[in-house]
This record gives sequence, C-alpha cells and structure tokens, in this order.
Amino acid sequence: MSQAKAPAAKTTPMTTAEATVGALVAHGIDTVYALPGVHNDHLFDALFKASDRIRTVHTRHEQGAAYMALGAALATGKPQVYTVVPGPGLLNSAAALLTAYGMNAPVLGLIGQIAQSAIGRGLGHLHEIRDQAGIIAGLVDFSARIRAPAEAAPLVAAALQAMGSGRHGPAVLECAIDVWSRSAPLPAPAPPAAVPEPALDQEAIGRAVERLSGAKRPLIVVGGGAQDASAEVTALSRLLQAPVLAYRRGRGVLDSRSPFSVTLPLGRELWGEADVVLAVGTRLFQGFTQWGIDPGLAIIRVDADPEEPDRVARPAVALVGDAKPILRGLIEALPAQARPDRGPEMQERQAEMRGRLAKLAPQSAFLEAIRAELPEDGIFVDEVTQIGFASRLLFPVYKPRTFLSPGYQDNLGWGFASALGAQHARPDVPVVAVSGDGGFLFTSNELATAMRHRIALTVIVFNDGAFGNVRRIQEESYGNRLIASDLANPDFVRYAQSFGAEAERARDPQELRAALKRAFARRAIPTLIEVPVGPMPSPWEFIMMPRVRGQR
Ligand SMILES: Cc1ncc(C[n+]2csc(CCOP(=O)(O)OP(=O)(O)O)c2C)c(N)n1
Ligand SMILES: [Mg+2]
Repeated sequence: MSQAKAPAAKTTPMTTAEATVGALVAHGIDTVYALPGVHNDHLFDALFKASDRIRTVHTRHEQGAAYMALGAALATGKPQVYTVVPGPGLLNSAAALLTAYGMNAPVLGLIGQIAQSAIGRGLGHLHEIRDQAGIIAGLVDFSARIRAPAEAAPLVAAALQAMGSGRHGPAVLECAIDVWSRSAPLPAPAPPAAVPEPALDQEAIGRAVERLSGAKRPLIVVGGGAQDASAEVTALSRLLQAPVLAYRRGRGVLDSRSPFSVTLPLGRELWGEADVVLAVGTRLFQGFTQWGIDPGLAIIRVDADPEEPDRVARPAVALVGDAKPILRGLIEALPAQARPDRGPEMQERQAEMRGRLAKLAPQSAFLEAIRAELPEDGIFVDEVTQIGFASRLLFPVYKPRTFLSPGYQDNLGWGFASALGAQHARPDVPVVAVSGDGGFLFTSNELATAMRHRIALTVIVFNDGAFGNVRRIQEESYGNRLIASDLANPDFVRYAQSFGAEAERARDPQELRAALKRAFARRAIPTLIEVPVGPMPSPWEFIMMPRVRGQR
C-alpha cells in the first residue's frame, strides 16, 4: 500500500470501535442494522459519535437486523453492515447470513466476542459459545477477529474487498468486548484503493465468440451474477436472437416485456433444443440436476467464481470475472451476422405457455393486481408461499434488482424483514413484500422496527390458515394425513394496527389492487394488506420438470 509515501502520517488516538466506524464511513457505508448488547457498547458509542455520517437502525430481533442488511444489499447491489452480540445474537442472525451466502450478497456482520483472554477457555462468560470463529467460518468465506485498534481499518477494508471480488458474498468480523475500547494513535481511515479491472482473457473470448456465432439455437441463462449486466445481456439476446432464461435471482436482467424473456417451463423446452448455452452468473442448477446435458450442448460459463465453471461438467469455454466487462468483450468481438428473427416464434411460444400456466389462475390474478399498481422500478420481494412460487414463473419484472427472491435456501420468513431493508435502502421506490400467514409471523415483530424508523413498505399477507405448501403435499402424497400444517392466526389487520401501521383486508384481486393504490399513494408508514385465500393449485409441475436431454 502507499503508507510508506507519507513520511509521518498524522495520527490521533482512536479506539478500535472508532477506527472500525471510521473505516466503514470511509468505504461509503451509511447504515448499520443493529441490535445492541454489552459486548458491543463501545461500538454503539462510536456509532453515536458518528451519527451525522452513519445511521444506526435497530431491530427487534437479530434475524431482523441481518435480513435488513441482506434486503438492502440486494436492492442496491452495495455492501451493507449489521452488528449483533456473540453467541445467541450471532445464531439468531445465522439464517440470514446463510441466505446471504447462497445469494452471493455483500453483507458484513460485526459480531461481538467475550474478553479476548477468555476466548476458548469455557469459563461460562455471558453469551460465550464454543468456537465462535469456527461456526462463522462455516457460514462465510471471509472472517477474521479484530485484535487491536490498528487492525480495525485494514480488516474492514479486507472484508469489504473480499465481499465484492470473485464470487461476492457475506463476511464477518469479530471483536472482543475489551478490544473495542482499546485505544491507539492511528491515521485517519483511508477510502478504498481503486482495484484495477483485470484484463479480459481474449483467447477464451475468441473461442466463445466462435461457438456463439456458429450456434443455431443459442440460449442465454442468467442468475444473480448477471444483475449488473442487464444492458449487455439485452444486447446479446438481440444480436444472437437468443432467449434469456431466468428463474429466481436472474429475473429482471432482461425485461419481461421482451418475448425473449422466459422462465422455467419454456426455458426447459429451449434447453432441450439448444446447441449452445451461454450461462451468466448462474449455477445452472435446473439444467444440470433436472433437465440433463449431452455432447450436443456446448456450454459457455461466465462466472466470477473460478471454481464454479468446472463444478458439475467442464464447459466448452469458461470466462472468469465480472459479467459486465466479459459480456462487453463478447459483444465487441461478435461478427455482424444477419440472423433469422426469432421474435414471432418466441411470441407464439410465450402465448402457448401462458395457456398452460393458466392453471395457476388464482395466483396470476393476484400477481396481475400487484403488477398493475407497482411502478416499473418498484421492488417486489418474494417469499416461500403460493403467490411467491407463482411469481417466479409469471410475475413480469422490468428492471434489474426489482425482484428479490431468496435463491436456493428458499428460507421461509426471509421476506418481510428483507423487504424492510430494501425499502430502507431505497426510500425512493415502493417496496412490496408478499408473505404467507406462515412466513409472515417469522419476522412480523419487525413491524415495530418499520414504525420506529418510519419505513413505509407494503406487505401483503395471503392467509390460508396453513403452512399451505406443506398441507398440500400431505393431502396429495400422504393420504391426507395432515400433521403440523394448520395454523392459528391473529387477526392480521388488528395486529398490524396495534403497532400503529395502516392495515386493511382485501378479499379479491380487485380489492387488492385498490388497497395497493392507497398504500403506494400514502407511503408514510408501513401498510399491511391481509388477503384471505383458500388452497391454490400446485405450481410444482412447472418447477420440478423431467429430463429433456442426455441419458438417465
Ligand atoms: C426456514 C424454513 N423452514 C421451513 C420451510 C419449509 N416450508 C416451505 S413452505 C412452508 C409453508 C409456508 O406457509 P405459508 O407461509 O403460510 O405459505 P403458503 O404455502 O400457505 O402459501 C414451509 C413450512 C422452509 N422453506 N424454510
Ligand atoms: Mg399459508
């Protein structure tokens, strides 16, 4: 680094906590989602002193703090920070950290620790947990403990750097209760050093271009790693006349209004016909584990994680790095080609697929009501519920980062609290969360957070009095032997009102639309809309689909 250049950098006495907060501010972090406790009192005092530069948003449970950071990270694409006490505080936040890991979301956890000298001795200190560092190391790729004031700023910088390079993802820094308050003369925290863009692998680009320009039926598959390469994916789709398949994390990369934008069921058909697949920031989970591969399919992988391309099957070409510059390289190198216009074919196939998906009419009607009221850049937050499952297949998404879905963890209860974080980080657009009656009560206590911090999101609770998805499986596959799937619920409207939130009941899609119009016009305090529903048709035939190529 450039420390050697300045002969004697001016130093001021600073505690570890002050140096940590200073480093966060220097890196552009403007919010810490938080739940305090004695281990972190010095950190909170430093946050108090810096409150003109960094906001502290406290929640009612540690999972709420971590989910808020996750939702904010997904909505903005920027790193977000949460802080909690060790032991139970860490574990309470762990499901969110796990989900952030699965979604490659840049979430930094600042986790307290017992006194440095007591770590590992089993003395029974408050919130002590055996091998906290080991537990953390199983949850994230980058973790470290700040052991002295001088380590704070470099470790914050290293954590943020790790979170945003290679496969993005969460990181954790621990700090012991007695280290936060230790003081030393330190230089002012420096902003992040500019990281030079790595050179493109022109040889691999050349091979990819050869495959793509020779392809008769190319298919582009996008995941969460393509969210910041929407313009490039859109241009490639046009140049190659290639449909773009997205399921959960890739929705919105190509505008759903394009007939080339497809979800799973039509994507599977196209996978079966494709000669070249260009996979951008996706694990290709359905393709590899359900739909099958064979030698007639050449796969080009674009991925930030160097270990990803070879994980299941060696691709024809692997391009490692951020999607945006790599796709730009492909676009520049692609020869001008007159390709037959696949627009009419795609329109016809979309119409045919809409006919098949009409089986999900009850879900569609509610989703249409939401889409009709949610502005183009409004954010939809999905949950593990009937409307959520259907939204992944048929909710039109117009822009990147406007459809937030929990990825492969499919972690029930993530939605409301993550939506709260999304709305906090994006106060300029309305955020709407859908929840089942089951999932909502996982984090509904955070309505208090929404009131305390005036976060005006809208949550729609679809109330079927059940863990409906579980109940349907018991009905259909277990001879109707219903167990642990019925729910006793509060009156959701009165429940929300008791926090001071706006709340109303909508009995059908028309009433939902009217309620949403009111909620989005108001946007001063949170709104809950309860929608009583009955059982809904199963979406699973459109999600878990059989093989279309290769041998069993
Ligand atoms: C953390 C977690 N626990 C359990 C599950 C299993 N699970 C999947 S769907 C579901 C029921 C969801 O009920 P609800 O939120 O009411 O939605 P509904 O299916 O009724 O629309 C459960 C328990 C899960 N996905 N995640
Ligand atoms: Mg339910």
